[in-house]
Amino acid sequence: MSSTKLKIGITCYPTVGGSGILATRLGVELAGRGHEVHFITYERPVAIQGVDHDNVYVHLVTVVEYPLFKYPPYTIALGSEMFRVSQQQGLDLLHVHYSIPHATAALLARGITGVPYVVTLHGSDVTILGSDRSYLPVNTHSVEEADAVTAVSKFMAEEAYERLGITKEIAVIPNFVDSETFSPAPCEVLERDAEKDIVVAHISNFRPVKRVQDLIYAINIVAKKEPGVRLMLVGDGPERHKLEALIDHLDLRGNVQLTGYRSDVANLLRCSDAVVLCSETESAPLTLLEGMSCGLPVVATEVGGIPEIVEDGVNGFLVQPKHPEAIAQRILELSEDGALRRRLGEAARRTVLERYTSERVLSQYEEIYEKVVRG
Ligand code: GMT
Repeated sequence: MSSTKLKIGITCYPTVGGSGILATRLGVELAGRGHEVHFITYERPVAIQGVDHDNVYVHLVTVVEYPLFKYPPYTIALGSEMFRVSQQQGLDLLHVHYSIPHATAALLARGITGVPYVVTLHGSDVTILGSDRSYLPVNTHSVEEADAVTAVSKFMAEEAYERLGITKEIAVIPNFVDSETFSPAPCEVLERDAEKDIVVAHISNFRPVKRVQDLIYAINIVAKKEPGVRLMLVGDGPERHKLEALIDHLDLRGNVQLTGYRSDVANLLRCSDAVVLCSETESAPLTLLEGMSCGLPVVATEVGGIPEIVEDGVNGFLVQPKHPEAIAQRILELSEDGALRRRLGEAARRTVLERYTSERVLSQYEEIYEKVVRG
């Protein structure tokens, strides 16, 4: 654990989304280690709504509306708030999650106050939006100028070198999970016959990149052999309406349950036999870490940073993207073989304890902070 206690400004997207959740968890954990954490965001981060933590403060960004604006300049408002908080609170550094537009705002704030900034690259800030010509030059410059850059997987770092043309060193610091909250325990929130039925969980923001429809098609295949199969779709997002239409079309209402957003995800996982993720790209999905931490095997697509977490046949299964038959086959194998489920699930829990706990990951961020602050 680091001995220097720092004042750290954290900026992220405060609403539901992996990067915001990770950044909020990081802030709370850092505060628990005695650092003073200041979230600078347009809303109180969802993961700490209604909860107070010692050493954690929230500063809200106000974007002034004006009839002249078609697009209110959020980056300027954020940069101004970063400047103000840095000065008033005497911040040692800013840590921004998701480079667009946070790294640019931090660069502006550093230009006025000299406060250094660390950027963590999470996903589409590199692969989709970040490398689009509308954002690329400024995004690249803002990342390249940072005092330190981290990425949540090797895949993400390689993408940043290639797509953004970053030349400075990018430290790979994996995402982490609270292995106590997400720990194996008996199911308490679902009535089920663990001997007979199989419950599969999928947790996401139902964006097109998640390809949830592939999982529904897979469940349709599985249901023909195992009519008791159940799929819990946890979360919400832009594809929900289409997914519900597909569930109706395939007559799967009895098998598929949409739960909406839930704050007790660990309880739902404890009532599941496997977590499935069929995304076409992912950098370092939290949902896999959460499932694995609860001792569940995962079935996930072999894309992006997923193979850095999932070892095929060891702690889960990797399948090719856009391939419902392959997902179905793996779910059926897990359904039919309790010993296989247990073996993969135990290995999954071990993977988390060895590599993805907050204790293991936090000190890697603290090391970066110390280097940045010492200059
Ligand atoms: O990049 C995105 O599209 C969204 C981003 C987010 O803010 O949720 O997700 C990314 O960051 C998460 C936290 O590190 C990772 O768990 C996700 O894998 C990653 N999403 C993608 O790469 C699509």
